[in-house]
Amino acid sequence: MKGLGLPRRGRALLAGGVLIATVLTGCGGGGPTAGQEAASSGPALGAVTTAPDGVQEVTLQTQDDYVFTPDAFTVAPGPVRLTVVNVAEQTTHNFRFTPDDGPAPIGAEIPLLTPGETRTIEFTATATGDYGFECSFHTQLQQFGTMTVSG
Ligand SMILES: [Cu+2]
Repeated sequence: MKGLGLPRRGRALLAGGVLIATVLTGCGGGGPTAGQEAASSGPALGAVTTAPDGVQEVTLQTQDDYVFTPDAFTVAPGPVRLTVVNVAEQTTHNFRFTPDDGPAPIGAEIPLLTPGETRTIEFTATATGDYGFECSFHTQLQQFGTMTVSG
């Protein structure tokens, strides 16, 4: 019989249209994989993490406003690696554990931290309790903080 070719041809065109639509959708879907590097600036200030060598690590910041950010953190007994970042534009600070405060003396200190400078000290905290720390230049301005050893 004649005329059977027409419906077939219609289907083929339809199938072709679906295929094109699928390809276009596939092209649009592969997009946003770039721009994921912005958020990688290390752990948050004051967050205590444990380094691969087992030492607890914590970072504090100080600015032109005579405060430590944060001014309190807690570690477990054991070795600690403490970093202080001075993001001030004009104020020099320092860091020491307040003499005769806390359950045991910790002698590690940062005697001078100029604007823009970052320094790291290591010490071992054994006795549990609260250890006051300070910037000895600015105790008049209440630049104090507390490290708690607990665990
Ligand atoms: Cu200071």
